[in-house]
Amino acid sequence: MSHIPTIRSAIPFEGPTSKNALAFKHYNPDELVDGRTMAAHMRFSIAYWHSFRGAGSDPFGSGTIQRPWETGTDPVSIAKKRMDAAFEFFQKIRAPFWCWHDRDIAPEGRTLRESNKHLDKIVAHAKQLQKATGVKLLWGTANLFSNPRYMCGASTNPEASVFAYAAAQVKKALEATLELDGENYVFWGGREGYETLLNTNLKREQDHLAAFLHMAVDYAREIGFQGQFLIEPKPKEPTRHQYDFDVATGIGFLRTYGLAKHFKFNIETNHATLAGHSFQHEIEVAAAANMLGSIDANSGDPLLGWDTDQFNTDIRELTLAMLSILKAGGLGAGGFNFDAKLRRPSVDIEDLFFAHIGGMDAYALAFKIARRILSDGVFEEFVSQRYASFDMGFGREIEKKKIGFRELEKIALAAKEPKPISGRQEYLENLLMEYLAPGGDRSSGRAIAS
Ligand code: XUL
Ligand code: CO
Repeated sequence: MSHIPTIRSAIPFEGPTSKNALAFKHYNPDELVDGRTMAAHMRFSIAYWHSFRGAGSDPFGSGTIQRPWETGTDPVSIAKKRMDAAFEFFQKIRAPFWCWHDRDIAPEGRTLRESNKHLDKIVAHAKQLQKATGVKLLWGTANLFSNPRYMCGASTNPEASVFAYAAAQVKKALEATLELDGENYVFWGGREGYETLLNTNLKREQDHLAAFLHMAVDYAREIGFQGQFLIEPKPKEPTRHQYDFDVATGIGFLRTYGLAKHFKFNIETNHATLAGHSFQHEIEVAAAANMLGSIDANSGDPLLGWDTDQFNTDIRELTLAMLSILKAGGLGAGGFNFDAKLRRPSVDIEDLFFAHIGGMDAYALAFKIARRILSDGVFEEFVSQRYASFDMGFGREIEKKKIGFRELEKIALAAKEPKPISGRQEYLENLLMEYLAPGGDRSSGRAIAS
């Protein structure tokens, strides 16, 4: 039985000249690029919480979106029906992966024991659906932020019994992720932070967060989970200050507590901008530490200061991000997870298709443009020229740590004032525009203006 009868079959690829709003223009899942399909390069994933649990509510009003499968009285039966609809969507939108929180897929019970039972039933159902459709789990996670018990944090809660509850919940979510062959497991610490330092012992809370992560790693290895652990940084919202503020803060935290070898980062565009960074900046910081794991693909709104989780069709931003991702060697076991939601008035099921078609097309187009830029190599050539003085002479000795202040002082005293060398930013931005322009295939090998 179809839950989405108005979209009869899978979204076709029709190419850039197509005028069909329900067709891909740039994302052809079957296209081979370097011997791998675009589906394998992009590893797109659907976020269950937004697409199947979000109904358009905001702080000023209740949900606007009504789905036909949300009927019945038994919450577990509704959860199964909803999941059938979700897998129909995954197939029709041609997404090879999905992601969940434990409480998105299975209803919370009156007790932890009952919640676990619900989750077992739903995970068994999901396992069948994954087998029948070939859709795989990119990552699982536990919701440690919605229930009032977590109002002061989960692993950073001042009350040890809440820490224990959160540990039990993550234990179960790890088992569910393993059961569904999840390739990653995510920690997003939405309430792991503080509202005021007047009531908070920051050091103890950070120690507790680290202890929690160590326990998770130990337990996962014990049960045979081989997937990648990911931290998803966010500076604030819902909590005023969150400990995983941004990637750089996360790296410092993981290294301080001996956790760095177990974790990489799940970078979300809207979280980067909330932290006052660009999306590309966060990717570069993670890549520089060899800790780029996965992407939560979305966008904020430049006029609003909160996490609006919109679908991203900004080709410039995505091309820059893709450049950094491709230079880092790709995402490996990660993928592009659409942690994005429909706007409140986008109430039709077709809107869910338009949203994901746009998101996938935008990323696929950015991937192709970034590949062209990298194969021409003009920006890379410019950057390597810019640092050429460190490839020779005393510059090289600085990098090799073979020289100190005394020798450098002698060099500086003997030399003339360093000559200013242009950074050529405007020139480079124009060059980028040539690649972004429709049909922007610039002839390769053009000399860089010097
Ligand atoms: C919240 C957010 C989460 C995480 C998973 O801003 O991004 O949905 O991705 O907990
Ligand atoms: Co996210």
